[in-house]
Amino acid sequence: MNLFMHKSFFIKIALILPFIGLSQNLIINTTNRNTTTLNGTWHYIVDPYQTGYYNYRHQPYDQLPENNNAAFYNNYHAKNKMELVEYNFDTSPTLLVPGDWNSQKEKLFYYEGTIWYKKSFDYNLPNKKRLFLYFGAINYKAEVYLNGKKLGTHIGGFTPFNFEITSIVKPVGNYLVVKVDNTRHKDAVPTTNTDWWNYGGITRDVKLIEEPLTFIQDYNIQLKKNDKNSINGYVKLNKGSKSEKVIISIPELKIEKQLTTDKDGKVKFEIKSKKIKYWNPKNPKLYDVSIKTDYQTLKDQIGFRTIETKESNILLNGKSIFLRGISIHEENPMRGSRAYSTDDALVALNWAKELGCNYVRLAHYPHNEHMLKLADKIGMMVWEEIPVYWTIDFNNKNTLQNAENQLSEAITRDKNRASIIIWSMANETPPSKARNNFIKNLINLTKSIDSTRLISAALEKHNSNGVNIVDDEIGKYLDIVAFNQYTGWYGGSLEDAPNAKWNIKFNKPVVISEFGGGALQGLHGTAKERWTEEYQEYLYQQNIKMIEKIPNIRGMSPWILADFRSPKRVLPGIQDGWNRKGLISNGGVKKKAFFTLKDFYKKIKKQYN
Ligand code: GCB
Repeated sequence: MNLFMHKSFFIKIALILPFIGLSQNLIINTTNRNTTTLNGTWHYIVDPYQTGYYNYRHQPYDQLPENNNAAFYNNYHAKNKMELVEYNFDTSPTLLVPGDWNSQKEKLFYYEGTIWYKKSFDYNLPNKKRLFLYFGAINYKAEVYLNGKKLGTHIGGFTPFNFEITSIVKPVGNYLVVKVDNTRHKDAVPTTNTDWWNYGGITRDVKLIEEPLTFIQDYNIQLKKNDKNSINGYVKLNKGSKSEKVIISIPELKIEKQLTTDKDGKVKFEIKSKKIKYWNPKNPKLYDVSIKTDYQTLKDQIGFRTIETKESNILLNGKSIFLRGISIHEENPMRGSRAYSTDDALVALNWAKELGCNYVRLAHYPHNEHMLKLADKIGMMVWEEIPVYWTIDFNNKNTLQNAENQLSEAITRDKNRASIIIWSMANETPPSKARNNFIKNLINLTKSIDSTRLISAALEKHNSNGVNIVDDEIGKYLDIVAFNQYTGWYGGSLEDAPNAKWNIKFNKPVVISEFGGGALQGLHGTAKERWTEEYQEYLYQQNIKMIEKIPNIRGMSPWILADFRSPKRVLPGIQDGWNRKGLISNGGVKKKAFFTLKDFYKKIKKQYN
């Protein structure tokens, strides 16, 4: 018997749900629903050979036909009801969920492969209610089984997914098993090569969501593009039918709009209002919004703002802004692990506030939802991105589908967050025909789901005859031309930086999505000595002088807020597995360059006020 089967079940033909299209069923705003957490301790089994998944002929147990005559070994298994007896979840150790396994057990620090997770729970589902199992994220591939039945597979480490379990759940002794596999693959998103830690595990919240038979699954409530006096969007009911009543109310604006669904249980709407107070970082106004049907009321807090570009300007609510940003990885550096809680989000965004930021680049994948909710609340504009990073397999259709699925899950989850102003498609991808098509596909998909935000990607520059050139073909399709540049770290002289020449072939706002250099906090020396705080400080001073002179410059997100773990960073005594480009050390101590940037942001804030 395989690991995901409860003792009383034998191999069945499993219904394997493909991961593609899961976003169609994604339930949004799970924090304000009737939920039961499954966070806490889960038993686990480390299974590097995937013994619980494959039989001795290396066929997946969950795909074995019961009566397949074609292969002897299948019959052999079916006839003899072969059982794998060499495992026991209940005597196995435990891991905390949410959380990565690498930071929880020393032996799992570098582990990449399969780990089985198991949780038992009881649940009394009342009559005429439905139950869903929701995962905030699992890195990277998840196979989910409940009471011996396969619920499905999900691919992609940073986006949520859910399964309906109404007909499977029982009052006592539910047996939930998840196979988590964080093996890196060339054709995956991201691919094998990244400059961050491949944390494995059930890294975000797990919950049960109880809903009425017909329930509000998804909605979009935002300002209409180019019209600051209209709130528009849609509400989508699950198992809804024609003529269901939906009421959207925003009491503070005296809005109470009654709507009626179409035959698919969906309704679009537009509400006019001249009294809206607009969300911005200084005054992050959120409105209490409620969506009512005959069966439930769902609440949210939503901000309204416009974001657009006009020639070289980025306009927030019609006013030109400068993005005073910083890049952030989803890591709590002091714990040396994935960030997963509101407290973790607070640590990062408070540091960003202290730095004088009005904007953060959440690199290099969609961060957890706590981050976006907090950004909405405290007033921080956000660049959200998907892990289309470096050398993705751009010729591979499955890779594109995978990226599209992650993108659509991210937008589906976050489209009501006022803080998000930019969807980013990719980071430092090498231009080619295949890559351009890949990214164009992503842009089209983004626009089809949400046309209200700006689209960008972190591009690269190249140098010709002493001139820095940005002419990436994909720039034509972006609202903001963003690029990474590492003058003074990966080449280029810091002394000459302020006099650098630029040729950026687009009349659009320019954002430096990355610059920076490494420093070990506490290591001091001259500004010429790499790894010292003084070198990093000088690098910031010179880069800032250079960036200020770049035509159309409208923002930046230096690399990076805090030191982060990366297996690529092996220099002993200095890096020891950490990328040291943080302005704050993994001990939480600010380096000198933090204050250089802070001073610059103080100055630029005055200019744009
Ligand atoms: C980059 C990447 C980022 C790296 C950084 C570095 O350009 O976008 O993921 O961590 O450089 O430190 O080299």
